[in-house]
Amino acid sequence: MATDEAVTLYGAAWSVYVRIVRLALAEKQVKYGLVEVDVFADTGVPHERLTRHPFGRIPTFEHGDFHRYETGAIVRYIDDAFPRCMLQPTDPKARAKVNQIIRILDAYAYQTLVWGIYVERVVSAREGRLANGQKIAAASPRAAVCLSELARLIAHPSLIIDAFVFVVIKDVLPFVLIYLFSQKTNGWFTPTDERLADYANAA
Ligand SMILES: N[C@@H](CCC(=O)N[C@@H](CS)C(=O)NCC(=O)O)C(=O)O
Repeated sequence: MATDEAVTLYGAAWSVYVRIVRLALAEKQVKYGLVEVDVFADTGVPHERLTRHPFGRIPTFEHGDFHRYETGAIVRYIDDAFPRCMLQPTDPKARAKVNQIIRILDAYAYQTLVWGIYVERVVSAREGRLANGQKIAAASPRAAVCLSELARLIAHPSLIIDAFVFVVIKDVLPFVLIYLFSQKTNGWFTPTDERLADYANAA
């Protein structure tokens, strides 16, 4: 496969999903261009963005004339298409665990931690509006499950040496730190789980 074709990533630098792809590209030492896309533009989703991603999300990815969206698919493509160390484990059980972590982040943690807690606790204050307590209360039980599950899965010693888990950890930590920061600044979060208490002390 030709790896000298142009690689372009469309998305916002602040996006956690865009950051996942950037981390994978950095691990593989692939040069790429980042085209900033304003995903929350007042004028709505630009038509051009919908042609790249019919669901109107970021990131989208191009390698030559190959186009793909959905972060998991993009990252696995990067892993398979570019040389250097493999980011995913080859052992089926370890690979399943990595995929489980990724799915937890996408299906449960993103919505709960970012939109349910972070946006309400941190972004609301920045924007000068009151936090929506009901939204936070509704998100909190699931947030605790997300964090303790991520802590449990990442703590597994045999996975720590794995390069892909390194990428995942680098990606998980911002979630965890954002969450703990938002809780700590509001005096809300009292970690009962030992592993979460360690994160809280480190935050
Ligand atoms: N499942 C998608 C999720 C991507 C996603 O939700 N990205 C956010 C930005 S971090 C987005 O595009 N939000 C725009 C919106 O919700 O309209 C993926 O894995 O790429």
